[in-house]
Amino acid sequence: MTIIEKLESKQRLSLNDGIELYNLDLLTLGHYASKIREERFGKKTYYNINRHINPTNICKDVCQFCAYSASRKNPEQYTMTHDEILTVVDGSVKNGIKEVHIVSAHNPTTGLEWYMEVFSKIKDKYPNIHVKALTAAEIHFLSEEYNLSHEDIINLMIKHKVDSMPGGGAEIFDETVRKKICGGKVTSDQWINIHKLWHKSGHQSNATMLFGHIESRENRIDHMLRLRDLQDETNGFNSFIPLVYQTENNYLNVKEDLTAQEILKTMAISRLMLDNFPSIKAYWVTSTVKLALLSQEFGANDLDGTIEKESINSAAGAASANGMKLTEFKSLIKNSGFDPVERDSLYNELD
Ligand code: V47
Repeated sequence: MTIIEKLESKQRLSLNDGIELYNLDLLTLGHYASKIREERFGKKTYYNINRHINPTNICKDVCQFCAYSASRKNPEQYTMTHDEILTVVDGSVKNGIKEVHIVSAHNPTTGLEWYMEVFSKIKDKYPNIHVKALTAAEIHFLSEEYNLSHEDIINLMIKHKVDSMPGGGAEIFDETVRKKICGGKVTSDQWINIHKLWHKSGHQSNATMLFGHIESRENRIDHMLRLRDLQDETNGFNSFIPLVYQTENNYLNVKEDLTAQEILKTMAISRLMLDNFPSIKAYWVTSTVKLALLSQEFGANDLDGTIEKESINSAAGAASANGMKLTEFKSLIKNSGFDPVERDSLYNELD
């Protein structure tokens, strides 16, 4: 059976199929990815009104791709107090946000309470604000630092009212590449297992993939398949987010940017491979706004949100430091031929 016949008959695709998909031309991939997107979502594109907070950049790990953590490349260290974090949340709530997305570096000096108690402080003050917090990488760091199991940390997250987990820290699961770009932090198996535990506790999460650095196309498909296997088992993922590697201020020293073709192909292939993931998110922060809008024609049905402020990707060159205005965000989606639909953090429609 040819790859086109497999796409026509909507067969589940294998590792070799995924690699072969890259040989198809961009518009053929867009055609098949769009077909699935349109069947499930029509012209709807989801967004949410959210605020990213990155409370500390002091990190005991040194990921080669990271420009955010305080190190030789970024000597400006900071750690916010809970009052400072709550002041940011106060302002954002006044601006109408419905989700705070809190991701920190792996700071060994703050104590476990600093990481955990801020979540319940936010929820006690604003019970309707969704707290999306702690990547699997942070959970693993905290478990090692404080000699607790992953389950213990997850129980603390539940106790402190975390609503869902972000998809960060997945990077690329292939062990050889992972060792080169972020050896020492959460392993691929641990990342998968932490999300499994979180899903089995009745909660939902997202999954990311960092691409465009030293990984191969095969590594990307392998990454997607490991996520697809877990989703078959737990059905706990809401969205898959392919993050385009940003080249500035980090140690990886990648000379060539990905082409727009390769980014859009990867977006479309994500939609085709991940047949059990509801949403594919084109994260405008790393793809650029223009490519995120175009990704709507290549399988993506979600553009994340307004963000307000962002420190991790902007440190490496992304133009996201100050987020985007809601009116502009909605107009861009509308003007590109799609219907902006506000969603909550668990993908219930609000508009
Ligand atoms: O895990 C770090 C990535 C991630 C670079 O779950 C880089 O809804 C590109 O996970 N170039 C954090 N990326 C962001 C993240 C995220 C973003 C939006 C939504 C969600 C969600 C999750 O940023 C890290 C890492 O993979 N990152 N450095 C870089 N140079």
